[in-house]
Amino acid sequence: MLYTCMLLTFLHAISGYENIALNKPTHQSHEYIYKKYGTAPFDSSNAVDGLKTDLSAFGGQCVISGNGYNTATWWVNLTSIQSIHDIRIYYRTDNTPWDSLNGFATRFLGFYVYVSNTTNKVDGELCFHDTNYSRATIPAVLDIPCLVHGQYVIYYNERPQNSSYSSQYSPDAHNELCEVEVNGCNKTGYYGPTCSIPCRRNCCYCHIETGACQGCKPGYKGHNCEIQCNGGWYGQDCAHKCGACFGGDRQCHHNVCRGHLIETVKGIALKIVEYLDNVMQERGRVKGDASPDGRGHNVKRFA
Ligand SMILES: [Ca+2]
Repeated sequence: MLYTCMLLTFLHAISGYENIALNKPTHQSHEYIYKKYGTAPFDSSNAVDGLKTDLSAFGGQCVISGNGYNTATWWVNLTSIQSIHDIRIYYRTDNTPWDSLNGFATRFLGFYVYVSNTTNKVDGELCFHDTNYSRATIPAVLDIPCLVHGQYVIYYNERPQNSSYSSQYSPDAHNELCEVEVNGCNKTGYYGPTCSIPCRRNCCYCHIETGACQGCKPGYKGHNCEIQCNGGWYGQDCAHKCGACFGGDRQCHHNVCRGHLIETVKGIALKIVEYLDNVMQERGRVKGDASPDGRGHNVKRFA
């Protein structure tokens, strides 16, 4: 782990990766309530405020969750799907030596980190699950390689009742995060150490280091998204069957169902005509209406 930390520190020094979680929207499931302070000193946003000099509960720089819960969830919304390189977590130490006697290590153990496009971790990808650390070995500042793309970074921990968790683990689940730094590219469609190399033309996203496609734009498939949809299929992931919009089985446009699009536009136009017609009729009635049929039908209708 020491080698990993040194390597990541070196890569940050030479790369253009930046903390894309800084000051982004956050949430936690069970915020700690302390009557003297209310909830503000323990707010979920404390994990992305850029402050990590005071790692105590009342320093106002850490997220603190309530006692007595079996699960603890915190997430940050990157506000769009972003390419991530790694995640650094600063855990609560209470500014005391971080060793096997520090009780907060028992709360850190066993945590999960997911990256998802929704607030539901099940929809996402598991970047890390601690199954090997002990209270003597888990670092208070932990670097996690996580080369994926997604919108939400979700920290999760659990202490199910009647489980066989190690005696080193705390009885309750907590998320006492003093800072969570998500390092990656702040713009989509680019990769490389300075986030300056465009992904391949038809890739939605690509691997932040290698540029390998990680999802195609609608209408394309293949390892490098170089193949247009064919065989009677079109759209995102070439998952839509041609035929419904043309009344036949011949290959449609690889990207959109044009027949369907035309029908949709025609439908909207007819709705507008109907609306204007009703408006003119109403005006005719309000003005005492001198139109021949008494309903204001001087308006030329569309054929
Ligand atoms: Ca902080």
